[in-house]
Amino acid sequence: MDAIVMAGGLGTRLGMGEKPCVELLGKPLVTYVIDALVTSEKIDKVYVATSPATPNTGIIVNKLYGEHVRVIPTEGGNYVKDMVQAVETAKIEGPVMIVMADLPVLTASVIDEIIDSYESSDKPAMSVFVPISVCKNIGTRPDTIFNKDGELIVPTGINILDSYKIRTEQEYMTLVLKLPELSLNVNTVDDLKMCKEMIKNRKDQ
Ligand SMILES: Nc1nc2c(ncn2[C@@H]2O[C@H](COP(=O)(O)OP(=O)(O)O)[C@@H](O)[C@H]2O)c(=O)[nH]1
Ligand SMILES: [Mg+2]
Repeated sequence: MDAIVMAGGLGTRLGMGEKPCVELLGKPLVTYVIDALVTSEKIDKVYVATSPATPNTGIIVNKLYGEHVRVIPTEGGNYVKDMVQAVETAKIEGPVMIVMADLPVLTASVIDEIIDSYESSDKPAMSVFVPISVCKNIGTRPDTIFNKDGELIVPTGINILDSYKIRTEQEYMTLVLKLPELSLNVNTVDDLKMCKEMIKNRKDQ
């Protein structure tokens, strides 16, 4: 399946300019998610949806990936509207994975695991969550909390949707993964520090 990286937010909470371009251990933040997607065996084409708030992100992605990753400028200001615009502009067919640009600790093997679950589900869409206990353990502060049959879960910013019905509400499977790295999205300076530590530790292993 193809994937779209959403990279058109304002990044106000981080306050370091264009969030996808913020440097993390010598690389722009957005390149971590792109590299994980490109490495995944189950992802074909990768697109990056920028907005008027993130012009440099488009420039950087074009420079680093050339024809391998296509930048799609979206209108901006509305996540869902921009996602629909990107899916339609890219003329994606079948299921599409939508990922946020601010998940630098996401790995190709987690992406493959998510797609495996999607492939064995009978729902047209899937949304990935972590249990709230995972956030508490590593000290991340969730933006949003859902109650799913009594279990408190936090959306990770990874979704799979049927691109043919992208404008309609889709019945989705709730995938809950107990993976700390999925709760680590970079919204604040503290999050950025935590990501640095996690990536460094991983390299040392
Ligand atoms: N294209 C596009 N991307 C968005 C939009 N809003 C948020 N995003 C991206 O979605 C991801 C998650 O959003 P969030 O953490 O709220 O971003 P922030 O507003 O930049 O802190 C980030 O990678 C954003 O760049 C939007 O309106 N359009
Ligand atoms: Mg975020």
